[in-house]
Amino acid sequence: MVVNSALFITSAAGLSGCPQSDWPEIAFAGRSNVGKSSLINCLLNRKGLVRTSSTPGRTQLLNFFAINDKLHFVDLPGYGFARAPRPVRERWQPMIHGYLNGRRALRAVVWLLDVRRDPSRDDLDFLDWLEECRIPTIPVVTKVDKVSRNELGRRIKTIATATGLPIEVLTPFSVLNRQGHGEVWELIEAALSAGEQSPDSAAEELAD
Ligand SMILES: Nc1nc2c(ncn2[C@@H]2O[C@H](COP(=O)(O)OP(=O)(O)OP(=O)(O)O)[C@@H](O)[C@H]2O)c(=O)[nH]1
Ligand SMILES: [Mg+2]
Repeated sequence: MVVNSALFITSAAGLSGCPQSDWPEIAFAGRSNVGKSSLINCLLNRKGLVRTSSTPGRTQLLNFFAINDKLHFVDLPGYGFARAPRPVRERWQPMIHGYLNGRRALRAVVWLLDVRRDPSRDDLDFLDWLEECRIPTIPVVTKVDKVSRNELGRRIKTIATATGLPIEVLTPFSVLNRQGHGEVWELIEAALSAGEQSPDSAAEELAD
């Protein structure tokens, strides 16, 4: 997709604060510090649109971005930041679950895993939950510039085994050299096209 415009629109603390819109939506999820905000900036070719940080737990709300006046990207707050204050951690679950369960425009979740870390309990619980909710999932392995080519193959295998996902669906990504940029966009565009044909959206059209 050629990105002509990308704008921050709003932050929401839950489903009720999300923009009222029928634009299709793609959300980005993963543990804190995995590189969600960096990946969104990279996909949009914008350096500082989404705030990134080396401090885990920086993004604590659902942050909405408008792409080309027809698509939303949503940067979700990361899970698994043990050092965040308890109220922040306790708000996370209902906020994310409410959004993922209730947001009709959601077409897919781009789910990020750090190449250097074994998937955590939080990661596996989150994947189970996406599967239960039948949300199309685009798994991406981030920060692959931090490992050698040999090591990358080994890490991808380990991640595939731990998650039960086939190796082929794990897309390696790096914001430093833009590896994976084209593949992730293709997967997003495929999810958007599939969503256009889903019975859910057909039913919505009939009701209009
Ligand atoms: N080397 C390298 N560093 C990366 C890459 N992607 C992200 N980072 C770094 O990882 C850190 C965290 O990145 P963010 O994009 O802020 O991570 P996040 O998942 O949005 O974090 P939270 O908002 O706290 O949940 C930053 O210091 C980034 O510069 C990558 O592909 N390669
Ligand atoms: Mg972030």
